[in-house]
Amino acid sequence: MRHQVNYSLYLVTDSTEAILGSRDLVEVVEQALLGGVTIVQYRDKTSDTGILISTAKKLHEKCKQHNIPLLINDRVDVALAVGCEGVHLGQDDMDISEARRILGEDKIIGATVSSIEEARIAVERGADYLGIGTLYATNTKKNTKDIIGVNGIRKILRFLDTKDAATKEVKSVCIGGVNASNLQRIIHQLSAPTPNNLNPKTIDGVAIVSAIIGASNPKEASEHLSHLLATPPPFKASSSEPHFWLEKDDDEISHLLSEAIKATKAVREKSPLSHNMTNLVVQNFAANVALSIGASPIMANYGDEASDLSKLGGALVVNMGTVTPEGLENYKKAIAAYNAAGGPIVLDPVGAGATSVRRNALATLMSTSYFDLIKGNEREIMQVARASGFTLDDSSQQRGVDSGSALFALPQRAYIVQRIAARERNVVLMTGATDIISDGTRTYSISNGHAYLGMITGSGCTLGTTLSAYLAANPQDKLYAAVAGILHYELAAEVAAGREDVKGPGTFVPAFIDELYHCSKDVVEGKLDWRGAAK
Ligand code: 3NM
Ligand code: MG
Repeated sequence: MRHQVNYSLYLVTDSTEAILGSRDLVEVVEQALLGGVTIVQYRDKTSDTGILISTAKKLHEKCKQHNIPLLINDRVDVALAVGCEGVHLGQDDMDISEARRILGEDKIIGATVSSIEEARIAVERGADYLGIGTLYATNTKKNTKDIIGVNGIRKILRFLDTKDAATKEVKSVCIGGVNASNLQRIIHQLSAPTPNNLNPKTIDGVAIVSAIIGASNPKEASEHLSHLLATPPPFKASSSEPHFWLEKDDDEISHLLSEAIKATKAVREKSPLSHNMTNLVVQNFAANVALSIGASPIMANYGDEASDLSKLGGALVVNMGTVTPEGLENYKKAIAAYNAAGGPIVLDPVGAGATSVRRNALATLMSTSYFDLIKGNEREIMQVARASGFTLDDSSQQRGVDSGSALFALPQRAYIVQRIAARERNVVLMTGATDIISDGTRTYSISNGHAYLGMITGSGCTLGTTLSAYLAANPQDKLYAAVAGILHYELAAEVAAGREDVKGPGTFVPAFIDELYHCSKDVVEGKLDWRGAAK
């Protein structure tokens, strides 16, 4: 029993006039059992021991009929007298190890915790699950210690996830102010992927008092709550949604997303010039990508053309994919023209670490020019860091121009990206399974995209093209503009990869071009936002 508990809809009882009213607790709990609660805690802070035991016995009968465990709040003696499945202990109640010694190995023991330290101790002493709270202020329990919100719950879960096997395995529910209007959002927010972990530890259930016990129809209320638990929330993307990791709150993510929608519309409205000085391999693909997102591409590798082109309100992409001495001179002319005209420049230092020619070319360009955005995979950005004057203690030399696997852990990558951006006063994007982007103060990571992007040529280069159009159309905030471009690009890739007619990297390419087009069309027409949810 102890190890196979379903904590998902955890009912905590209350016998007060304010919540139970004049109804009979046993009848109300029976209704809740019929409605689908999965575990019951009998919590009664005032009744005498005789009443506690007789009520607990009746509750236990009902729970047994539904094969649902019954726990007793605080009173180990009552649990023993009744022979029910366990206890729930608050911070001021009997010590968990003591209770375990008395109750034995088969009983369920839960603990109320509201901090990392309390959680650590409770697990160490053998708690099976944690009741983490107080999530939101509630009328049901006035003397709660701390209102910790979703962020406080998340911090405790993160701690549990990283410590050791025992903390990883402990179950948890959150408590305080949970009801039908907030349940799905709480679960959704708590299970958001992080860059290190696409499936982070999340709660195993929600503990509820008044939204069931105080409901006019406790059976219907429980049915509705368990239905909500079993259904994806309406705001969750059916196909894909942005995965941000940031030490930021949900308001900032919402703001970022609404800015991203505006930025996408601006690209279609302004149809900015995307002037590509790019390698031979991707010219055609880059032009198609630019067209499909609503930009106006020109492939012009001759530097003397740039003084005219730079006056057209567009942006320049310098992609060093096939650098030559002549090419380098052309880049310099074009960069000077755009720097003078104020047009944004995206630098894509393809294979920057691969040869001394490329390393020198990058160092020359970076010492003489301003790039609004520098994008590259991890190895390329590490080379950018060196060109920007950082000393890195890895000695790995880049082999090909492909991305390869990560050299540095994510926090280190984020730190490096942020430091380069701060030093260069621009935006730096390190692409990968998790993209990291920073303007030196704001650092975000985005884990969208699809593995097919890594199996076709030019996906990095054409992201550069996409970003150039976004910067040109959205000069007011380059970081937001770039985030919008990444979302557009990577969510379109997810949609394309999920299409039935896409069988692999080959069929993915045309589907991707389609979806780049459709995704932003749909955004402009108000049918889609970057949460991926069709309105
Ligand atoms: N314990 P409702 S909050 C019993 O924070 C209890 O430990 C809490 O009631 C804690 O679902 C709480 O009606 C009451 O908000 C939760
Ligand atoms: Mg207690």
